Amino acid sequence: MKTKLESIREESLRAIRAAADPGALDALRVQYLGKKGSLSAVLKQLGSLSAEERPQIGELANRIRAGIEAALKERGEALQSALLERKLREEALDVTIPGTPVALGARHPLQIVWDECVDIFIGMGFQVAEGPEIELSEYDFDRLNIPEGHTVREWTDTFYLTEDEKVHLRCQTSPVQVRVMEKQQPPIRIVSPGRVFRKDEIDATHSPMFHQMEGLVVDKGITMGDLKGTLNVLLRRLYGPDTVTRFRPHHFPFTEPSCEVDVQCFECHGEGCRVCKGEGWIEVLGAGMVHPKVLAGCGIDPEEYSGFAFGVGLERLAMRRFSISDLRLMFENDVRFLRQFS
Ligand code: 2NM
Repeated sequence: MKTKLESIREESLRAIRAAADPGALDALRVQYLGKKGSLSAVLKQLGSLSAEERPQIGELANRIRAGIEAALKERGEALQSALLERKLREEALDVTIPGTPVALGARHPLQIVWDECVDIFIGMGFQVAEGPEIELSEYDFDRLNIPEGHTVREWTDTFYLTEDEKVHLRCQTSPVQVRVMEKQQPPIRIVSPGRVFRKDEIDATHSPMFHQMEGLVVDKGITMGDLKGTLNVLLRRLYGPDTVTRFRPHHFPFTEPSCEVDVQCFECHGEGCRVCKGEGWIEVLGAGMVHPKVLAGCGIDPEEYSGFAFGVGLERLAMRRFSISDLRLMFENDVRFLRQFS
């Protein structure tokens, strides 16, 4: 019985040292130490021994059990740390290797002023409204109180798409405001940025396609004071808190009264210089109180509500902002130009 135990010891320790993974080790534990294991099988025969032999063999069996347990523990730990080692090696990540460079683009200068204006108006509670670039003359002209025979209705000014003059590329984003007014009762506070089209010859300051941002506020008791306050906020945010503005009477068919808005020349502070062409002022906006006929035509009662509207050209804003001398640079998409705005 003693030799049987000794051979269990030798065989088990050899097997344990050779075990390749934790699963195999578990199987060996069951094989040698389990209830139906080889050590238990020997111990079951303990009763057949003499009273003299029994404690000796019992003691030997306990030592062998302890030895096997120790070997299992040791091999288990060795396997675990080998596993960890291997994982660390295989999953090693060199965080010092430089990353793959990502070529970052830049926002187009027009997009920069567009976003800036939108942000300023969102801050004042406006929403952004957009609409079609191909427009019905009904929305771009008739509903805006632009009379028959007005120059903008001529084929030399407008890109008509149909012979009957009913469809054209919009000349302004005002039709977007008309579409909002006919769907929604006041209060209305919107800005509509977008592309507009006019048959202008291309030069450093003109393009047959350009961008505009118009705004519209309609509510009870809106006055010229709201117009001035709102546009002063816009211009001071764009050009700095000390910007001086001037509101000059003007005429638009869709507003009454109407005005043009100038900012005092930032270069000469009103003295007159090259930048302002000797004027001392630079024109930046058109605006006015929405004509009662326009409101009524959209189903808004002009006796109950009043409103103001304005329009600003985004190319001219960007040109002043970034000292761009030629508007065409903004449409040529030369990356050497565009990169300067990153
Ligand atoms: C301008 C100048 C003045 C304008 C008017 C409207 C509408 F739809 F409410 F009648 N929208 N935009 C307006 C007024 C636009 O651009 C220079």
